[in-house]
Amino acid sequence: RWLHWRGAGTPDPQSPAPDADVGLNSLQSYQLSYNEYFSLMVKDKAEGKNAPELILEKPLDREHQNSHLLVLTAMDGGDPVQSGTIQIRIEVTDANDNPPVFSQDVYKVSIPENLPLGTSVLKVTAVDQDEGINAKITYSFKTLRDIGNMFMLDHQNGEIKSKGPIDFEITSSYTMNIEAKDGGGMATECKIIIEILDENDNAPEVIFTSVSNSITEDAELGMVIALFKTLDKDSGENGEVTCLIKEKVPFRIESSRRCSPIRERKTEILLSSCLPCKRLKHKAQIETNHLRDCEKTVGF
Ligand SMILES: [Ca+2]
Ligand SMILES: [Ca+2]
Ligand SMILES: [Ca+2]
Ligand SMILES: [Ca+2]
Repeated sequence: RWLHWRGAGTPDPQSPAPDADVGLNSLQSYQLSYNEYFSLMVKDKAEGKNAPELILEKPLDREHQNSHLLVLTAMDGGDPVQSGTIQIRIEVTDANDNPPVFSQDVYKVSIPENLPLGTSVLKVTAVDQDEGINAKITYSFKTLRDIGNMFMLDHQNGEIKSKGPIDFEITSSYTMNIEAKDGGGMATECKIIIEILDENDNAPEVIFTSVSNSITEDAELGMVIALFKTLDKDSGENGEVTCLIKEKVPFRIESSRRCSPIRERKTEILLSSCLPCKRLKHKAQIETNHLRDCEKTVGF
């Protein structure tokens, strides 16, 4: 025979072990198969009948063992001893005693700037050892501010996608917290660091600060003819600018070191050889040779 018992309360209310005999030959004792979680307590009832009660000895953990099978034996005092057994299956229902756990405490990823909108950036994953609604996880941003404008989060599967224009020159990294919450209200947070990598998306600018309108023919070599500065908003090699004069003119360019973090380079155009007396006007074009794909030509 089977007795199923789920949760609190008393099992089958029928008399547990009817025995038609009387005296010693009637029901005398009960025995429970060994189980670390349950023990048996037999209470004397007023009518002289023994009533066995199942006592919980240590906390149950559904995540460790979701059912327990016990065998209860009832014995009389006769000779030979007569006995009857019943099997008791105890199913442990889930309590929400586990919070979701992320696969990592900190997720770090590097992505290039100007990523097309809707590109997958990262997927976070949390698991919950409970079952059913107690293990149903939804994800949400905990740090909002501008994060919600730049990235979107799939609340069901934890995938983060680009949503706004990601510009290294405006923000070079984002840090945010994501929460995983189960259906029972237990929650955990993880940290996300998204590092933005620079792309060469800015052409150099050339800005003249002063230009001599006229130079006398006996001007000294090395005289400063014009002053200008170059500016490139990108970083590293993407922001390096070199200048050259395209025409064959009696001028040369001398650049100062690039001054970070202003990303400017001050440049002078100097007189490099004697001016031919017949020539009245000189035109020069400055080409900024960019390391990759940008170039700019300025005339003066
Ligand atoms: Ca849970
Ligand atoms: Ca549980
Ligand atoms: Ca850039
Ligand atoms: Ca650039």
